[in-house]
Amino acid sequence: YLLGSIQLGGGVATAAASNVAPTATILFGSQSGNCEALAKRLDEALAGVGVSRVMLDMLDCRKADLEQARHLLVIVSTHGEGDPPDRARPLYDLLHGRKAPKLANLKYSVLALGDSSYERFCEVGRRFDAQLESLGAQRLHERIECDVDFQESANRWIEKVVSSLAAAHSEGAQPAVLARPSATIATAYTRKNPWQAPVLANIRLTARASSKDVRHIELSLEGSGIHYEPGDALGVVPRNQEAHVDALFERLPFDPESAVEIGGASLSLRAALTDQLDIGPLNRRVLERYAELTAHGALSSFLQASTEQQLETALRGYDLLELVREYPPQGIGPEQLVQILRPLAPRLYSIASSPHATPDEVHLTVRIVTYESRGRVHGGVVSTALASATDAHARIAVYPHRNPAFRLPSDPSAPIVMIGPGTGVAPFRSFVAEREALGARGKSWLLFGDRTLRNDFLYQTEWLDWRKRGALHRLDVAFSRDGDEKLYVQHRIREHGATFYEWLREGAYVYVCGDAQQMAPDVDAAIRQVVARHGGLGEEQVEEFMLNLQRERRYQRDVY
Ligand code: 2AM
Repeated sequence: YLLGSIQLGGGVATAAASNVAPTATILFGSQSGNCEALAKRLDEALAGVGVSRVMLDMLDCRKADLEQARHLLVIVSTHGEGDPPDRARPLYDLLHGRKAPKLANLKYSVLALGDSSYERFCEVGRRFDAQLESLGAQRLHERIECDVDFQESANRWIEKVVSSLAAAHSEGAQPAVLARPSATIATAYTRKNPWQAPVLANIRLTARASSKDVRHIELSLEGSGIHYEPGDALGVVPRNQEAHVDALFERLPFDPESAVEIGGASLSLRAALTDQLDIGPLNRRVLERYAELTAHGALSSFLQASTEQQLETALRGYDLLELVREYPPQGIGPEQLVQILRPLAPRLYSIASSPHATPDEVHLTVRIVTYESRGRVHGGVVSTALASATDAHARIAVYPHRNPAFRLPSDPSAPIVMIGPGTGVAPFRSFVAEREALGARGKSWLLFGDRTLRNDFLYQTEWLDWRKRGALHRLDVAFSRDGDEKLYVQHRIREHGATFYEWLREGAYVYVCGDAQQMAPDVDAAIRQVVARHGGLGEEQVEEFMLNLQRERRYQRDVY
């Protein structure tokens, strides 16, 4: 084997000879970086068995790359209501459009990442899978779908595709022994083995009169050896409140100590309902399975008769406790109940501190959500726990979560524009603090928005101090409920469109963090308008301009 490095559509390839298509094309569509990290693991595993391969970001993948590929290994995630990652959208559209390539000679397999608490679980992966098949390609291995806890299923898929490729394509090169993917070993603390972080501060950022309770929470990392970079997130391990679980057992006709099985491990029902399963507000899928197994006809007909919108309203605060009150779990045992419920998803918070400005600490900006429904107060599992972690002995179970798709420019003199309304401002506090701590000279511009200036200007004094000291060069705010008309960050972008475009021309990196449903698309539209107007570009040119920004990683979003 002659291993040489070739460059293909932005990806790095090692092929037996540079004019021969590599055996495998690893194609990833990543939003938060998980798919990219998995692609790298697959790349290493293939390297380990001597299979030539190329790794491609979907944004860099052209039609010809697909036509020339021999084995296509697709890793892609699904977001929100079934959306592909930003960087996967152009390829997704290409495959589904009239100019889609014919792929009769291609073999492929899909690894789909998703979150089963959403209706359209793994939708994007499923569509890639179906579309590749309908374009003539043949499956090398069945699609594997991963939930939020994706590592195990992803490893299984990596092992499958690597062993089939190794068997077929590296006879005599190296024995097809697959070392377990090793790239995950980087930090010792994970969701299953979290760091118990002491709480150093828990300060309310919004005024008493605010309609929102947003906290600044400081946790200690001292002695943990945890490292992070600005842009990373912190995972907080969820745990249902004991009182909530106790209340459930008053209603459930099951022994809390009955043994159940989750993911191959045996544990008590109480432990499962406390640490593993989501007992909060339920969704259609869970209710349908429950209705079916317990033969509650009334519940089934109610679900059938309701539109998604009606259901959303009806299910506000409708959790497992409400369900078993109204429809007792007849005909099922603990084992079935455990199978019906969704896994308790960890919560990821964008880190608001800089590792260089405040070493050994990590800061979070957390909105505490509580609401009343059916005579009970409901709150987010994690935010409720964080809200009450106020005394000196409080510990929060956390682990680092890399977010390589949201990073400061490596060039410290590159200008940055940060758009972060509400708690979306968190990573930008990290960015500005980090750049100041490192003496980076690039210009910075923050666009912040919230409800009112008086009550909701998160970190107001810090931004003003930074501006005075020259660490922040420009600050524009949009308070939506101070005037007669709603004023949002995108209005400021348009208002200062000429300047915004000027910064882009100077090579600025644009970051957007916060709400994915409304804010991020509105901001995207505003940026496109600004580019069209101030750059004098037509629709297609704007599209090209935005694609280039993304290719150069100068348009990064962390939206949820
Ligand atoms: P609103 O709640 O008054 O409508 C942080 O939550 C800020 O984001 C609030 O000021 C909120 O305004 C605002 N916001 C709501 N929808 C938005 C959108 N589509 N684009 C930008 N900001 C929005």
